[in-house]
Formats: sequence, structure tokens, C-alpha cells
Amino acid sequence: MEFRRYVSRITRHTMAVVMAGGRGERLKHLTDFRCKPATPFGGKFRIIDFVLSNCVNSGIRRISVMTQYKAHSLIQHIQRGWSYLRGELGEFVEVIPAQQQMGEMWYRGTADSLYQNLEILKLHHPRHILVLAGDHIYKMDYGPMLAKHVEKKADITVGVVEVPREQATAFGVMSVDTEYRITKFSEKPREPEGVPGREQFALGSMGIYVFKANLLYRLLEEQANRPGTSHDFGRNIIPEALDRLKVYAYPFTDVHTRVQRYWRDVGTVDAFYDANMELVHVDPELNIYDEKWPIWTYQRQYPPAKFVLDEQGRRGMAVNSMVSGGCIISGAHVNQSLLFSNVRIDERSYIERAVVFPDVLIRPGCTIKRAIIDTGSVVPAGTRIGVDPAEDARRFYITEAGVTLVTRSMLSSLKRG
Ligand code: ADQ
Repeated sequence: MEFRRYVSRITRHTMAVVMAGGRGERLKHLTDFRCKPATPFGGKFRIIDFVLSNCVNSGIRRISVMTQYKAHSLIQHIQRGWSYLRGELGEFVEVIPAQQQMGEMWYRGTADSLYQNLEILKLHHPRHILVLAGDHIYKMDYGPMLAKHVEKKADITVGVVEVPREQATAFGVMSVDTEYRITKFSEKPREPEGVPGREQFALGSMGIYVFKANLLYRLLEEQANRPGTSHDFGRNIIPEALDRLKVYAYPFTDVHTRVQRYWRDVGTVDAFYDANMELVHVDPELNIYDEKWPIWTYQRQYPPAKFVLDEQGRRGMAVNSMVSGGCIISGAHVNQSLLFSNVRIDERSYIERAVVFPDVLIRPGCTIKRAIIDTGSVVPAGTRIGVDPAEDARRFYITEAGVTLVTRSMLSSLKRG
């Protein structure tokens, strides 16, 4: 009980800033028309819903979302799905678009997206600022991380996970002392250091940080006026703070068992595909059925999914799959797949290990395996995807791991060709 009260007092004085302005280029065509945080995930959510739900479920109800690149669908989603917080109670999710507050430049880096809106942040008088990235999938109570930050009298606390060392080149990698104080931090190092005694892993930054508010303002102002900086938390703010400030790592582990919790950076098409596919396993590591930690979202209202026997008596069915509202599977077979809302699959089609985004129409007699089909695609009758790699390579995008990515415009240029 004591602990809970302690945490809630801190969370009440915390403001979250979600950085959602990056390009997410490694998601390839999935981010042609939307930014990474707005990308659909898990059958009915968008990626950003996870971090916003974490804030709300942690009792942090003052949230600013910094947007910039291809933000339309993100802004629309937040307006439709996240306006239920009560302004009268000082709760809000506000979208802050890049608006050249400080001169004629767009955000020069992650830190600059906060710097350019410093006056807006200051208006809320937070004591702590929790800086988050809008593009990770995880369920985390930020309360204990904030409590640790206060308990250790830290200036900055960085959320960390152990990642396989060969993948650590994509992360900020650090070394810590026995008290978890960070002694070294390199952003995306070519040769990441291993964790002592567990050399196959590296200590990677989750790209989430707690700052004392006044300190953050000062660091951002210093950074803004420095020549030659990338205005980035991972490249500049964190490494430069190590010598003069108390910067701690907070491992994202289960409070009781100390086992690392589920966390995914779905930055590449393969990582995105795998994280979605994991959800159709019988017992996935990410439990989205947890009533104590709901993932909030916006979705259009649809009738329940429907499975139809077609005129020839072929059964429409889905096995080991998740099927969202509004879907109709008619005389077609869906196996180990994830269907978002309002997907139609016509007779004689066979879908296996596919992630099918909303509003997709799959015409009769298609075979689709190991693929992602983007929103609004119309797949013509008899199309084969994920069957013949050479044929796919001419028409679609194929990832390193061999997943085929199909978008509406790839399909319509096929028709024209
Ligand atoms: P990356 O994920 O490579 O590394 P980055 O691309 O800078 O970092 O994006 C971080 C977040 O900021 C994303 O949510 C992105 O959308 C947003 N963002 C990027 N540029 C922005 C801009 N100009 N304006 C507003 N928002 C912007 C970071 C850390 C690493 C850490 C990984 C974990 O730098 O140290 O290991 O996250 O994934």
C-alpha cells in the first residue's frame, strides 16, 4: 500500500512526452503513407496505442505526442480514440505537430522535438518528464521506474533491456556499475560491448528516459545552441551527461521474478511481422487479454466476424488465427493468420501465416503465404503471393527473411501493367 501511494504521487507530477515524429524508414512501404507509430498492429491496434495505454494505465494522464512525418492518420487516430481523458481533471493526450516554433526548421532530431516545444511543456509545470518513443510494443508500469528514479536521486534514468549482442548495433548500448549507474553509452555502436558474464547479450536502451523537468529544460537549451550536434537523446544528451550528472539504468524486468519482460522494437518489416505472428500462437508472450492492463484504441464499429459456407458447400474457416470485426470469410481457409477489421476473403482462397491489414479484399482462388497485405488492398482473383519468390520479387517487396509485403499501390500498378 505504502509503495503504491508513493508511486502515484510521483506519477501525478509526471508528464509524458511521446516522440512520434520519426520516419520509420526500415518499415519500407508500410510507412509510405503513415508514420511508424500509426502502423496497425495486433489485429485492432496501432503501434502507438501500447505506449499511450502504458501511460494511462500507469496513472500518467498528461501526455504530449510530438508528430512530424506523415502524421495525418496518427493525428486522426489519437483524436478519435484518445480524447476520453478529462481536461477538467488536468488529463489530456495532446498532439503537437512540428510547427517551427523556434525558426524556420523542422525537428533536427529527437531532442529538438522537445526543445522546439519547450514553452508548451513548461506550461504544465511537471516535476518529472518521461520521454517515450511511440514505436515499441510492450506493457510497462512506469510507476516503479519513476519511483526508482526518485529513490536514487537520479538526474536521468534510462529504461534498458538485454538484447542479443549481434542485434545491439541498432540500439544505444551501455555499461553500468553495480548500482546500475551508467558508466558508458554508445549510440548504435559497430561493436557493442557484452554484459559482463553474459557476453552474448548487450545492455540496450529502450529509448525511454525520465528527467528532472528543470534539468531537461536546461540540457535541451544547451543542446539547441551547440554547433555540430545531432540534437538526439541517444547520440548527444545521454552520453554527454554521464560525466557530470547521475544517470542510471532501469532494467525492464518483472518486479518479483527479475525476469526480463516482453519488449519489441518492431523497426523492420521482419520484426514487425514476427511480433504480429507471435500473437496467433496458442500462448503468446504478450498477453493482450489482460483485463488489468487494457490496451486502449480506436476502431470503427463493425458487426462480428462471419464464416460462411459458399454455394458449392465449401466451408469458410479460420484456424489458429485472430479475426477482427467486420471480416467475412466465405468458402475460404485461413490458417495461422491475423486479420484486421473488415477483411473479405472469397471462396477457394487459402491464406497462411499472413498479416492482413484493415479493409482488404481477397478475391476468389488466391493463395497467400507468409505475407503482409497493406490496408485497402484488392487482391485480384487467382493471385499467388509467397509461393514463387521470383514472381513475387518482380511485383512486391520481399524482406531478408522472405516475407512478402504487398501494398495497394503495388497491386494497382500490376493491373495497369
Ligand atoms: P532509434 O529508434 O533509432 O533509437 P530514432 O529513430 O531517433 O531512434 O527514434 C526514436 C523515437 O523518436 C521514435 O519514436 C521516432 O518516431 C521519434 N523521432 C525520431 N526522429 C524524430 C524527430 N525528428 N521528431 C520527433 N520524433 C522523432 C532510439 C535510441 C536508442 C535506443 C532505441 C530503442 O536513440 O538509444 O536503443 O531507440 O529502440
